[in-house]
Amino acid sequence: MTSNGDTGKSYHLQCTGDALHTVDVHSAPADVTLFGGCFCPFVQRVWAALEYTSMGYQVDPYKKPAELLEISPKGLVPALKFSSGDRPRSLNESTVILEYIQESSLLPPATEAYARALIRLQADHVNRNLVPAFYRYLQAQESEKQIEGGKDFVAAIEDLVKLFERTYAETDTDVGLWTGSDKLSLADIMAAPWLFRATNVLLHYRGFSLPEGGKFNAYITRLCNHPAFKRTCSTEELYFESYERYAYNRPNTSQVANAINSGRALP
Ligand SMILES: N[C@@H](CCC(=O)N[C@@H](CS)C(=O)NCC(=O)O)C(=O)O
Repeated sequence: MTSNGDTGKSYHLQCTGDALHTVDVHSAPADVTLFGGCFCPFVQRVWAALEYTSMGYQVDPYKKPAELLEISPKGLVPALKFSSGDRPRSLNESTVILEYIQESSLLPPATEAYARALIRLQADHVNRNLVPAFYRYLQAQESEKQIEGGKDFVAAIEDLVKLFERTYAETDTDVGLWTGSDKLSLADIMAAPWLFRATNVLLHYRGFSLPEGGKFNAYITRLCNHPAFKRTCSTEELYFESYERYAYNRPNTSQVANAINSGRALP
């Protein structure tokens, strides 16, 4: 499938493929509810982390209920709502939720403070550079800007790889897929949704190929096929269609797209 111009498609309201199956498995009421959206990469981070911990939860990936605004003031997903206890409890912001549900298994033990800090440095780089570079590239319309966007996105990936290598060289930690283990790190799970979308959405709309290199390719394969992540993936068509509005930079596509267009920090 290649891109044939803006056909006016909007984002999907229902997951497909593996993700749809996971929705079915997690449709019964539980103490924790994840409010999400099918195509949303920020949601996918949290969703994959919930799958990774095997924690009980219900997922609502289809609609944005009115109560979402009480939980997440900007109306952004993901958000978590807790049903147990006497007081209302909830969390928003994917990075904060990730730390809440996963800190103990996505970071080395507290005794390895330096290794933990290096993984946080990787995660910080993902949020500050890799994620915005993805959207700048996808939303760029003129070919010059697209070429620049592609270069910046590759540079952000290369800098992430340098941080992975640095962590590997300076610590003995085996947390993180880069070192060959099957344990996801905080940084792996932060980056996974955008690296995955680079293999389908960016390929489809920008003809993009990820940098070559045996170790890097093996990392991407392990990441995209990690069972916890894979269980949250829909089929490629869902992403192609959901991202059409970003790829043609339609006005008011989302708060993220607006921030990129106006040069502001992401919401
Ligand atoms: N900083 C937020 C960003 C979340 C976000 O932008 N979510 C998007 C979906 S991918 C959203 O809810 N957009 C609604 C909108 O733009 O109105 C996080 O990390 O949780």
